[in-house]
Amino acid sequence: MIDVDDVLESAQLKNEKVREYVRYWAGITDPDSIEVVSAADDARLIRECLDAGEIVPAGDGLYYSRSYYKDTARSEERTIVATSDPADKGVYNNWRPAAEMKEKLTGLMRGASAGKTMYVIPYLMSPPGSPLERYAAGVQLTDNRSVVLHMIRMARVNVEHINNLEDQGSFVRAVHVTGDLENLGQGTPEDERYFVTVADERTILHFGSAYGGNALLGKIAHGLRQSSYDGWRSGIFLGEQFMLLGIVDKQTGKTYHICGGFPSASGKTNLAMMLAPDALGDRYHVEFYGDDIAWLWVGDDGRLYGMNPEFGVFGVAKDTNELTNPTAMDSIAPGTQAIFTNVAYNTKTHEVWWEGRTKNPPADLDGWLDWKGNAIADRTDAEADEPWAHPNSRFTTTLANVPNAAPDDADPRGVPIDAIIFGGRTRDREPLIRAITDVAEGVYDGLTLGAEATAAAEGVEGQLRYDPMSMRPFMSYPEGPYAAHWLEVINRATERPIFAHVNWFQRDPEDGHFLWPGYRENLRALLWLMQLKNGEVAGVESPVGILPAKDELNLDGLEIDPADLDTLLTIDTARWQQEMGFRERHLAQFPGLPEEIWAAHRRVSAALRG
Ligand code: GTP
Ligand code: SPV
Ligand code: MN
Repeated sequence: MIDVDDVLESAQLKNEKVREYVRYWAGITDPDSIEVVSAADDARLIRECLDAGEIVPAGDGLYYSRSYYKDTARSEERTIVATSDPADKGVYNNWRPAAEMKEKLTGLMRGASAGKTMYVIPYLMSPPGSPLERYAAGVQLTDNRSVVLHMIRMARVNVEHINNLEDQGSFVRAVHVTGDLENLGQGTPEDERYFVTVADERTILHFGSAYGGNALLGKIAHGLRQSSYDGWRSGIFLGEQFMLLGIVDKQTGKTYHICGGFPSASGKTNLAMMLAPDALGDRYHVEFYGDDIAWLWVGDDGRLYGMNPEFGVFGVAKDTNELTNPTAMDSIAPGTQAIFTNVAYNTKTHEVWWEGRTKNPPADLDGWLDWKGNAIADRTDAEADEPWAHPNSRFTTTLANVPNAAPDDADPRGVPIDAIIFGGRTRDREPLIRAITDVAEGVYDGLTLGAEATAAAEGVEGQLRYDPMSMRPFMSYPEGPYAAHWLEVINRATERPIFAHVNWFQRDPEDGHFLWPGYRENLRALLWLMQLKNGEVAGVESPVGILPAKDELNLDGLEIDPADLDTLLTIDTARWQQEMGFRERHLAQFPGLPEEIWAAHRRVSAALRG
């Protein structure tokens, strides 16, 4: 028997409520030992993981890990939000009764950490001193050392964060048990994985994965599902899958802050990390605040504020290279202590590679293993075209490694938000950008966000699906109240952000090429939005918002086919009219949707009819 109290005492873990929680779950999962970790333990834990072969070196101060081949992305159908109130059931939150789920997970976790160490990870999902700090503290328990390394990069990890809580019990209880990955029936009717957020008890119970948002519980489960529930129940804030960036205009000295939601694997990390295009770099500089989560609230001055609760980046590797995203490449350079997961790995040179890292894969196949660990050189003809890296392979690095990190990114006051944007992968219909000045129409636009499914979520790639505010996989309460809470928070602000819908992914129907070059060039659309907000340009009114007039978009140094630009800046009315029918059915699923949202829908419909 482990003397739990002895371990916690010598680790300076003073919070009696946390001790009680650790004792309780250790009694269930039955680990061989318990260890409290803080960020300062990183170097030692890295060594231990290397010694045990849980990670391998990938260059100087870089590491490589491979997850089980059936454990490479979030699993939406295994993800559940549980509470004790059936009224919390929504369309997307996969609601189940709390009592049933706690019993189920307790059963699955019982004895499941035998022979392993249980790591106790006290963390904070906010900069210390934030007005939302009381919603940010958590303690993850995990029986997986590699998960600890990832948590240290993605969240602020230190026992201090939970020792001095004003209310000692107000931390999120986040229990992660890996399970026997090779025998969980992933994707079959006998699937044993359960990823449950018991939102009204602020308890997260995840069983059966060691990957990403399934296993790093500070990020998606606490930072999004729990936080959006807390934001709603408290009435105080919004927790959203949003990136957050700043645009510094060096000429005027002004900084603009823009946040916004794009569904998973649709460009948040790339947008927040972008460098200004060369031709605009003398005047503008983009500052990175966050790439995946923003918490939003209204400050005492009546402005909307936002902050990134995370400490690191869990970024998609595919297509990341010096041209598309040089800042991301810098953030995973030698010495950054970054960890790559499920990319291709060379056992001899310790290099890593993924699709789009270079135009062609390395010519010399010697030593190269694909993401499953199979030698590329041994591939049969039939296997030759399979990707080397998993399409959802990722890199994990801290914000401090991001070269364009904003100097005030840890300011507990957050930053005032000038604009909220929505965007998804849509191959037609959605123009480059359309601005929306009315709050209800902006919220309506977020609720009708659609995107093609991507590799980050299991689903059919390329198929369009609605993803309200990019929160569909993270929704914790019903969509009607969600919309009402959004309207209430934004309308509480006396100085309101402008909204916009953007699309970097429109394609030519004939040859499939992207009409817009994307990446760094996306800044051009955002600059126009800020000029519109400032009254410096007027734009062109359309039934679905204000579009840039062709001469208003700053295209200095950009070569673009004029026909493509025309398509990017026009509305296909017939396609939009068809879309309105789909939207009507989409919105009709949500009971209690505020009348303002329906009114916005009717206004847009009427405008499209002319
Ligand atoms: P999550 O971490 O899953 O939430 O994804 P994300 O929204 O942060 O997406 P990310 O920025 O990682 O981009 C996902 C994929 O889209 C990557 O393969 C990018 O290279 C690609 N991508 C990002 N921005 C653009 C763009 O402007 N144009 C094009 N064509 N591709 C892009
Ligand atoms: C996403 O899928 O949107 C992610 C990755 O950010 S994960 O943390 O695995 O959810
Ligand atoms: Mn995400």
